[in-house]
Amino acid sequence: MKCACGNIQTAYDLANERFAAMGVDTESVLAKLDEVPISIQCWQGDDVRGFENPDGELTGGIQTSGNYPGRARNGDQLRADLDLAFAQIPGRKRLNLHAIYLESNSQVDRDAIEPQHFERWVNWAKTRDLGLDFNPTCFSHRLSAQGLTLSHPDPAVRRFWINHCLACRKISDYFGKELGSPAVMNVWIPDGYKDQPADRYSPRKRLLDALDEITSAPLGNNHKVAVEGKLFGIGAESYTVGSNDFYLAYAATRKVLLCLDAGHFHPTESVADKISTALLYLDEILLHVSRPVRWDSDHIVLLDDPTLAIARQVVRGDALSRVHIGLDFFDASINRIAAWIIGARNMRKALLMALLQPTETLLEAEAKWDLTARLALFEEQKSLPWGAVWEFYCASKNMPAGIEWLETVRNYEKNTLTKRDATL
Ligand code: RNT
Ligand code: ZN
Repeated sequence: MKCACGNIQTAYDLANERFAAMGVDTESVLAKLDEVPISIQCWQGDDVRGFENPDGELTGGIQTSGNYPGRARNGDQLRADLDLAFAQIPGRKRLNLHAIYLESNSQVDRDAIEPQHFERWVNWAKTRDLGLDFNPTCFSHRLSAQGLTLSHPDPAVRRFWINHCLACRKISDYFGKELGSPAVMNVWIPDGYKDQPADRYSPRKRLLDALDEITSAPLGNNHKVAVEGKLFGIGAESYTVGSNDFYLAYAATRKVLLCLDAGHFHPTESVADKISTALLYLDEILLHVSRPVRWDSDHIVLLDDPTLAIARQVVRGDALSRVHIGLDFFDASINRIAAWIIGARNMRKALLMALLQPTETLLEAEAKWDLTARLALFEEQKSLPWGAVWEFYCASKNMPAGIEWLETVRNYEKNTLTKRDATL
């Protein structure tokens, strides 16, 4: 491979030799890296508000903090922002939509949404060769205001959310069919109690039954259902109906995907370590790569140890084809497009670093019980010139190799984003 950029090419050629000496072929690593899809969350672009009522407040279990100017208020704005972000993020991408990002001329309640309300997203995705993923939106609604949805004791409330999830499965199947790549539909509900419940069993039983109705309906083979647990949420500090235990057992027995959100566990738990266990019992899983900080589970993904550990587990376990990588963060305190770019580039960088590991040598050392070599290899690879490989990869794909993307985002902010608030 060649790129038309002298210094980057020279640094890459040297790096290439260093990795070759470790038994790693950078050319095949880059070919593989480029094809790993990262599903990018649309909701970073507008603080999870959606288009039902874009100036309304969020209610129920999910909250974005910050008030940076210029958030997208409609589909055209959000798509324009995504186009700009995607042009700075190398590699295969998907877009992850939520039900509240429907486009309709009239008010449509959540249990009545249909594929036609997402036609514009599908057309946009088609022209960009993107896959689409989907999520029911079981929050920010009058029927989620009490903090329970699929586990609500009132059968009418439960029915509404079951119908919503069934409608979402039809839309997901339409995405998969239209775009020739199965959509992953992830169910996350905010259900829980701020204070100690008297009965921890019944809400879980109701959730189990509701999910069974949702997942067992024969609604096509062009989508896959995932379920996402959580430790606690805002206003659900004492009890979360859909805990990780609940969903791990659910996914294993019902043959659906488990979603592991990196922000949804105790701070000292390793999410990376859960991947190998989940893959013993499940064919496929979904990741929500995120970053927990104290009470928040949704800070922008960094190139930090937990993210690297996740990427290394997936790569070393040869599980790239069984693990769907999605991002899940939303930060309104900095430029939202920059947030997408930083988080998604970091995920791709983590995958690159993982693919550049001398996996076979590591496995051999372990098999020979040469634990000294194993640790030495782990540590030495940290300072190998992976950055030169990254810059070369970006440049060869006509993507910004370094922070020059920031200037592009700044110009867009000046010319487009700041004008949005003024026209309100
Ligand atoms: C919330 C979950 C969930 C949401 C999205 C918006 O804690 O992580 O995945 O972030 O559905
Ligand atoms: Zn999540």
